[in-house]
Amino acid sequence: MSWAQELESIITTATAAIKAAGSTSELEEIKVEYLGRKGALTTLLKNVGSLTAEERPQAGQSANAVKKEIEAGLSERAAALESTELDQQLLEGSVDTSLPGRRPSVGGKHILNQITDEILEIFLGLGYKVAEGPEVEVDWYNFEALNMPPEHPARSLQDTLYVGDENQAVLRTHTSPVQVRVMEKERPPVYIVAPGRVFRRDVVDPTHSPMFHQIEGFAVDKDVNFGHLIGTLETFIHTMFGKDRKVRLRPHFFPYTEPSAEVDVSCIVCGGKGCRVCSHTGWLEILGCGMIDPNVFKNVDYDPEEYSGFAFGMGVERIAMLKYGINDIRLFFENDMRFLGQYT
Ligand code: 2NM
Repeated sequence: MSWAQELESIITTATAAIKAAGSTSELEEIKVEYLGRKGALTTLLKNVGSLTAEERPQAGQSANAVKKEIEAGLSERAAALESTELDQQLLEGSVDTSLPGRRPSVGGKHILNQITDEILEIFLGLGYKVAEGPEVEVDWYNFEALNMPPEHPARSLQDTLYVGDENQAVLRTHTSPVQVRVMEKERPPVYIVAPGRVFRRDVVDPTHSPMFHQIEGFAVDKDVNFGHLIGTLETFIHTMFGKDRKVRLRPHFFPYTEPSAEVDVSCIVCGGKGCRVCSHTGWLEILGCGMIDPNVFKNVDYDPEEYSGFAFGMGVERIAMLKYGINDIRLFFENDMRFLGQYT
């Protein structure tokens, strides 16, 4: 092929390639293929030396014209492709402005924390203070100081979760150790409520969990008597469950109180007529209580001749279950928003 024929072939194939290009990146490749440092036209221009001296000026002019033509073709096609590519991008990334907006989900207080706060608020109103303590306890605070000697059934391996193997530390089985810690530090009068997690070696079923929550309270002062205990609990129950609720006490036993009682409230579902929730008795058991045993006072260096006091305790899950008719304690701990979201 002569030099002129090669130039003719370049303009023909380049024009066809530009016309066929489907994208700006393809155009970029074509540009390199013909006009780049090792491109077809550049190579041909380097070969003008093979022509005669008379042919060279004319050849140079033709080659430059071809270069301009290819460049013009490239930029014209590029402009066309860029505008269709932009259309395409706009189409793919399009926004449907008629869709409803996405609301950020707002957190809420866990149902157990709501009940806990509600209960604490009532006692704060009666002049009590809130105290907290460690969840890992030593034997003295969890058992011994509370008049529970080593042989006491509540200390059996069945109920207590031990930390380590030396039996030196336990997961507290109730929040009473908080009360003991307060009594060791402070002199009467003391009016305290202690909320928190407690742990027991239970088999998991609809009403048992190895971790649950308690609120215990106690009052120690001069001349505190059983009437004060009843009045306090009635006030609490009427505020929490309503003025019409009846309250009854049944004798019971706790190692740290004497006398002790369990407290029932007339069923908050049926009002006392009898239903499934109250097992057709009309009553729901919600509290344990009693007058603090003199042995407990001696253990914390309070003089039982000078001071007396009462104490009570309740399970937060149990109260939430009765209040909302929840039949499985595991629901509180599964973090299923379909459940928890109903209470926020
Ligand atoms: C209960 C029932 C009865 C109780 C006793 C004490 C302490 F430390 F003052 F002796 N704290 N809590 C107590 C008494 C707890 O829960 C069912």
